Amino acid sequence: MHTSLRHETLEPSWSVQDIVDLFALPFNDLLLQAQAIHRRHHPANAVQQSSLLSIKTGACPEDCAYCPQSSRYTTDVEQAPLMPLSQVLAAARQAQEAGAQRFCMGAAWRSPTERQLDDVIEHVQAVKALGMETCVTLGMLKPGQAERLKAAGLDYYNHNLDTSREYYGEIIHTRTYDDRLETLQRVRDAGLKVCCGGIVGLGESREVRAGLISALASLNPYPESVPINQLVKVPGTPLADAPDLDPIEFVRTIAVTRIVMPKTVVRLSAGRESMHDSTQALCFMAGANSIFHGERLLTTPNPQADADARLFERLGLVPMPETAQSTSMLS
Ligand code: SAM
Ligand code: DTB
Ligand code: SF4
Repeated sequence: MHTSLRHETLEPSWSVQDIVDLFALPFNDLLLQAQAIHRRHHPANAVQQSSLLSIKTGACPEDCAYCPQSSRYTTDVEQAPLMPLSQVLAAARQAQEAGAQRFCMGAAWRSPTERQLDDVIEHVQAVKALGMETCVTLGMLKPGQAERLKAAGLDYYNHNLDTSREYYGEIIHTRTYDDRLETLQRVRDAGLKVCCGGIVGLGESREVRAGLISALASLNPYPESVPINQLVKVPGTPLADAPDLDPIEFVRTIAVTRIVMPKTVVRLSAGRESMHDSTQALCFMAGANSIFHGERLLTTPNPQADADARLFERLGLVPMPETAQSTSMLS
């Protein structure tokens, strides 16, 4: 494999073909390489835990084909306006007591208005005051909005590329790939940490998965946090009957993500509810070192806390120490 070095950072740059070649390695070779890289950059058995709360649910004008919150599809999701601060704080306290280190708030917006942002800023300040790390995902940001969030004490902004540039038009028509890159640049320029990943199991090919990972690794610098979501098939969405992704291919996707972005925190994100424990174990072996903790993602179920506690116990996994979380990209 011939990877060139980027002048600015001395990080290797990865073409789609380089990544397809990684995907094609014998599984044991791929996992060994991913695990070796993982140990070089992260505590071997520590997993970061984030908690997720939908602060504004449903009625989204966008048409993302996987999403139960789009107003274009008829799903069981109950719409809810922006949640009051008291309710958000109660959820954050509960998540903190349950061991979450970061509290992520998601809103089903195309893009927040300034008034909506005023309210989210209050939420961020209050959660931050509890001593938790904060993350929000609010859709596309207009100039100046990322700076306002940074000034409020926000740590991370989540905005995903979701899939490869080539496949993107099969999934989303209401915002472009370049719109997403523009928001990501605004987030980066404001000094926020970037949480950016994608979703697999959309019926895409391996080359598409490689294209997504190449696009993520090409962000300069690459994201501090990379969520890999496996499609949760929700009745009523266009992807409700998408073919199942082979679990081994999912583990390969995690391993390749770890290899090409060695310092990032790779989140085994949506999809754990329907994933066998042994697949999750292989994902941790392949370099995943973050999960969403708690019974709900935004609108769909996530494993119960006691099931996760048992899995961590069986695997000898421990919560990520605070210092490792904040310094892993610097080492
Ligand atoms: N509305 C905001 C936006 O999309 O810009 C933020 C919230 S959106 C729900 C965040 C991410 O959740 C999406 O980019 C997608 O990767 C993931 N997601 C949404 N629905 C999903 C599903 N059914 N299964 C797995 N992941 C999903
Ligand atoms: C991300 O990449 N995954 C999370 C978070 N960012 C906001 C969301 C997963 C949503 C799964 C579908 C749902 O629960 O509505
Ligand atoms: Fe709206 Fe986000 Fe769902 Fe797309 S993924 S429909 S932008 S909530």
